[in-house]
Amino acid sequence: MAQRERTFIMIKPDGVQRGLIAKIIARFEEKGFKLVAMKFMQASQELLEKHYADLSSLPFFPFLVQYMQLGPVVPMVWEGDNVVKTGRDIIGATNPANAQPGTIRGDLCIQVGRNIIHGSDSVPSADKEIALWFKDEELVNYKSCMESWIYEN
Ligand code: DAT
Ligand code: MG
Repeated sequence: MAQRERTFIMIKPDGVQRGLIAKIIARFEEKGFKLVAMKFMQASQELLEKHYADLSSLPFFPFLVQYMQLGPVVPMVWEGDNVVKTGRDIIGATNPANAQPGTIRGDLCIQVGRNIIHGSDSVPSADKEIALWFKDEELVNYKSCMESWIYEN
């Protein structure tokens, strides 16, 4: 069986401090996605500047990099069919004011500068972000016992 699609998801410092780690992880677990890697760490300025390099010319960039260093984060890799797009749908719109109820941002936060979670926006950016945050050997290879109950094929 070929490996299914992967995405990079990260609980931001506000999500950690507000005690939302378990609740956020549960949404991905309960959907049927498979956890491939996870850590709990303080992100450095250098790593965050690389992670958000595409936004470096925007006025809020310094505040974004500062916010992401306010406390520990929980970077993760999740696997499953269409997990990049579905992950974004589970997360909701960038600005929580526009995020639908039922989404993580729609239900659990209010401001764009405190939007509690990151998710890759395409398969190529997922690949880049996974490689930036994780070493190959940190991506765990195992078989989920639920696989045949979640996928017909
Ligand atoms: P997303 O996190 O939904 O992929 P993005 O990649 O456009 O959104 O931006 C990355 C983060 O930057 C976002 O989660 C919060 C912050 N951000 C985006 N637009 C902003 C804005 N107009 N003002 C302040 N922060 C913003
Ligand atoms: Mg983005």
